Amino acid sequence: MRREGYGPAALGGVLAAGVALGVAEAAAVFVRPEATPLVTISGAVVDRTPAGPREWAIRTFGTGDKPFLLLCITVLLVAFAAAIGVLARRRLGYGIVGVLALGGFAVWAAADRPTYRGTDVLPAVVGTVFGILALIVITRPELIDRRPLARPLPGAPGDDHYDEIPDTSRRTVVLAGAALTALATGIGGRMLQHVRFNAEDSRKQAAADFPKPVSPAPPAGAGFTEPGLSPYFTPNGDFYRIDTAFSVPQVRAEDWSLRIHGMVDRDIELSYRQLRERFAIERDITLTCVSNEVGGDLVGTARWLGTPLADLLREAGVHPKADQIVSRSHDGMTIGTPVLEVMDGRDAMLAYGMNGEPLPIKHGFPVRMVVPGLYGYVSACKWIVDIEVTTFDAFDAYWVKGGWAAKAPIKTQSRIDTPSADSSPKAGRIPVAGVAWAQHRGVQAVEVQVDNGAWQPAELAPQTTTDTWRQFRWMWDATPGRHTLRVRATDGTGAVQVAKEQDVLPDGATGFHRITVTVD
Ligand SMILES: Nc1nc2c(c(=O)[nH]1)N[C@H]1C(S)=C(S)[C@@H](COP(=O)(O)O)O[C@H]1N2
Ligand SMILES: [Mo]
Repeated sequence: MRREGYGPAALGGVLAAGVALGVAEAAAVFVRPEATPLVTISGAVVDRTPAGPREWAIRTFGTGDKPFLLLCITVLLVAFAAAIGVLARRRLGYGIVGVLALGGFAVWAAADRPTYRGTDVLPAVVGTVFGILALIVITRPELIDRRPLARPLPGAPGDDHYDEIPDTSRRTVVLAGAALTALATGIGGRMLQHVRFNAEDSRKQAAADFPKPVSPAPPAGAGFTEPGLSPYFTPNGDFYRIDTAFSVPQVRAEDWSLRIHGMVDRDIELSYRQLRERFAIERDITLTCVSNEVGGDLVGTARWLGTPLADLLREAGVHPKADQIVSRSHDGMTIGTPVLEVMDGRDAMLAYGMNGEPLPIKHGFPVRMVVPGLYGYVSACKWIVDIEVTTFDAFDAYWVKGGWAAKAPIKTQSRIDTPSADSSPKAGRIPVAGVAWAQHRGVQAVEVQVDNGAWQPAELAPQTTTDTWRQFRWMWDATPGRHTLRVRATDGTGAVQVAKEQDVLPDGATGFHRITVTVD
């Protein structure tokens, strides 16, 4: 029997896998978007990636870490699928075993998710069945097209048959059909998932009757407006985003509820309406990611609207031995926060508003937690649905299992925004400006150093709360040549920012932000 070359065989395998993934997307329309193999496999991989490589990905690709991981997974899938195609060319049964292995892996990944529900395996199962059918048809097109392959030898039986469909064109038709099926089911499935599962209309509804705070935030003082300097409030569209969610959780406010349980006297269950009817506070708080490197941009300030968490916990009655509250999100994230910090009088809150609108879906709609002074991974649970009062001994939250510290107050940091690194400003008087943060301790002083000169005190924008960053500005008489600028802050307790350079793992980076400029 004549065999096709490796190239077409590999392409056949890839297209069969494409059909499997596409059909799985279509099947997920009847289950939920979180159940498609691409999402479950990515999630399983993220959960098993040690902190080191994960940090490298966040550092190198920033918010693009997820597209990068998806790309890696896609490349691996394509390679595996190509191998399946080549195996199927040797013997169809080998190829089928390959598709089953891939499908089995997808089923395992679906069942491995922390929020697993029985029906989540359906897209993987249905996709596998269609992947096998596609592989059979691609490898043996004659099964569906029974016309003879080639003109029979003169005198042989069937002499009267004429081959109108040459071998190659029949193959091309089958491959094109597989490609079209993969694209149509994949793209169509994604679009229908979005139509069926999205929280946008619920968010619009929440915006229509947006509550007013009973306790408004003090008016923010006039800040500096140097070009290039971060504004005091970070617009929602520019706010950094860090989470493990491959498919942004779509939680409708009307379907949402929060349960508080564990080491408490009485459980509490709240609907979105009940939460918004509670005492509403509005607070300006700067959020910071522990993965933010010195000089990085995983930090932002928003005006949050929500209800105090401590009041709710007091109503539940926290047992004296409990020292950790574990928040769980709709997508299975767990975040552990010390009871002490939540109850010590700071504005720990369950927030439903961000900069005057309902939380954006990416930032946790309908409700998230915000605790001033703690890194996001130990406090800022988005899409929160459950709070369990427990102890640090009894439970390690998600990031702690990955090697991060269980307790992580935000370290004092400062960043030069302007001039930008490696720029070439003109000689003369130019502003050196940026932001400094030491949430809940406040920033008392910021100093700038040029080359190895004396530390110069910078001007500070007025501060109405210790929970936000503070803009600083220092006027520099810049002389031509290459110069290094450094910045350091002093927090409200009088402690100077730590000079020693430390990496973000396990509890946040230290060191002074330093930039080099060449003055013309
Ligand atoms: N559900 C969920 N909440 C989460 C995370 C996550 O991965 N999943 N990441 C945390 C981390 S590490 C940070 S820094 C903040 C970031 O919040 P933002 O994306 O709104 O800026 O969310 C926190 N809350
Ligand atoms: Mo983070």
